[in-house]
Amino acid sequence: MYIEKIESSSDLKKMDLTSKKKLASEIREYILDVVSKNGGHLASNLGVVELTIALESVFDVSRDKIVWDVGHQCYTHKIINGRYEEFKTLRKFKGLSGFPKTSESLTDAFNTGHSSTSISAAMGFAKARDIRHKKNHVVAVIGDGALTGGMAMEALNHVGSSNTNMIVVLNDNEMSISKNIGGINKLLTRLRSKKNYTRSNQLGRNVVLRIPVVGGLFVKLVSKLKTSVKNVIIPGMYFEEIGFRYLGPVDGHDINTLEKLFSRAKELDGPILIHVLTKKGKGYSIAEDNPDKFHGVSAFDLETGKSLSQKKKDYSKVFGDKLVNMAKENKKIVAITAAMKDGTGLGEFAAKYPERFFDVGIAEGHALTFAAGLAKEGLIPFVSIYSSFYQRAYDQIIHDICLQELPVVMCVDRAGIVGNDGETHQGLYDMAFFRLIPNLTIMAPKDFSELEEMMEFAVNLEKPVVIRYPRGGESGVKFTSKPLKYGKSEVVRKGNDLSIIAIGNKVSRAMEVAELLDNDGISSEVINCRFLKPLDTRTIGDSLKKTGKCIVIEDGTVIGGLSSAITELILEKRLDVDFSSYAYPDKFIKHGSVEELEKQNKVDAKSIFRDVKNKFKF
Ligand SMILES: Cc1ncc(C[n+]2csc(CCOP(=O)(O)OP(=O)(O)O)c2C)c(N)n1
Repeated sequence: MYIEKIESSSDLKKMDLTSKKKLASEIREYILDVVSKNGGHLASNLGVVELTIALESVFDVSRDKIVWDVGHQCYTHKIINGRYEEFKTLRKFKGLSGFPKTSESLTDAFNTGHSSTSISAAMGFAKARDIRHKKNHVVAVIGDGALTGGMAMEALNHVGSSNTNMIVVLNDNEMSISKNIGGINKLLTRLRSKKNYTRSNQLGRNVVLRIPVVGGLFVKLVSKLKTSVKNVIIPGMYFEEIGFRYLGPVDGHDINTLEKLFSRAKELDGPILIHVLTKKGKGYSIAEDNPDKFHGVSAFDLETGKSLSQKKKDYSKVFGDKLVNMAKENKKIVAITAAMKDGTGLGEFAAKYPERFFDVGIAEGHALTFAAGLAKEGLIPFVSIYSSFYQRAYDQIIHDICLQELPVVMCVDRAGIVGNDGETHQGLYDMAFFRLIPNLTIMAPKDFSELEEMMEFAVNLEKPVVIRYPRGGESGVKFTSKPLKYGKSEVVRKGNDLSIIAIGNKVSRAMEVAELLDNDGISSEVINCRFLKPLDTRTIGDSLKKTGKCIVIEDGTVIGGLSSAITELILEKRLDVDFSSYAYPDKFIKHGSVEELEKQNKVDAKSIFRDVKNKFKF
């Protein structure tokens, strides 16, 4: 087995093509084995096995920089760079991260997780190299999906005009998570279909470039003559026109050809874009046939491809179903996603109302300003984006939506701790960063039916509004709810000794803690905030005055969210209250299961109960 012996990718340099092909199939089997047990990003990783081997055969990751965009396709890189054994702990608590981490290995050039950052970071590496008179190569590997992101376009614009030596490897598998969309995708489709022309053209060009000085002049002359012809044959040659030398497209599973092309690219000056065609899910037919379903998976049966966990109803599904129903009656409702149609539960909406559904690609900032325009013209946009990806659209929310008080409904999916994807994906900051924006109403439902009620409420509010809800389903605690009123919280349990203020799915946690305290004779009042903003200072203030003791439970960072709001209230009303907060500390929370991370951060019911008993005198 080659895979067991390889210590770092420098070992690839000693291997011949046959051994590398053998290594590729061993890596595939290993990825399938581990991901089928641990879950993870399967299809993208199966698609880049040969690409990674070829790249790391030609470039030297101990000095050259390879930046993987999004980073969800870094498994082969990790396996061949000192983490073969550790790979079994992929995405597990205290195990290997599913994304590149500079803290794990010096060969991980840059941390990623969010899309479309690689070209910018690579440009930084390249410029720093030039300023320091170093000689290393810099490569950004970006997918066709990630290329739709605004940052990638901004970076191409910068790099293309810079004459900087760096290489962009475009890993084109025609897929984002779902089928890739948009004008860039159309451009790539045209390039893909011009395979033969481009390949022979490019090879000829590279041979000529080997002839010093005259070669360069010759290429310039021929290029000039060819431009008009080329523009007819390959309309728009976008990359060349913005300043890149375009190589490809090339079969991304052919190690030999890839190596040749990368070696040539190493010799060329200026920005180079290498267009590589890969198959998402390559080598595992079930994933090849369903690349979207196998983009990110939980543990599954290798034989059948069936998930081992039972699919339960989750918040995204409730959101999607409710929106379909609401849109039936209300023709003003439109839905927007940024490349996460299925993840956000909008699949059915897209099928039923294609003219009112917009997948804008990985373009969160654009999604929000686009929504602002729709809202200004009287429509009611529901924009569903994961909490951590809303970070990309902050200025648009302030400047384009809230400043003009436009009625955009911002649905924040995967809010709170998400688990195995780790630091880059935890939705812990949205309450903090939304709360300081004027004109914004922020709600979080305690259960499915409250989510539905909040969606109805949001449509009629005619103001910018956020509804945040978590990954996964309900806790199982059953509530009887009172009707929703603007800015009003809901007392879900009456008590006299302690006020427990909670929001969203943490209202269930509050009820669990209240039960545990109740067994010890401590009577808790549980308040479901419903609104983080405006906060129901009257109901909460009255409870605090009554009990003199208060805890806050929230699925977010301790700074800036509900805990901060309640401490501000205590100070403002000059209340004499003992206070403790159960939220996530001011640090980045790594990967692990939600349960493990809750225990680690002492926000599970038992830890909160024990801490309350220690801290407060009843
Ligand atoms: C800012 C941001 N928005 C959304 C995502 C979710 N996301 C992860 S991978 C992905 C698709 C990436 O497609 P592509 O770059 O083509 O890579 P592939 O998986 O097809 O190899 C998306 C939308 C993200 N990581 N970052």
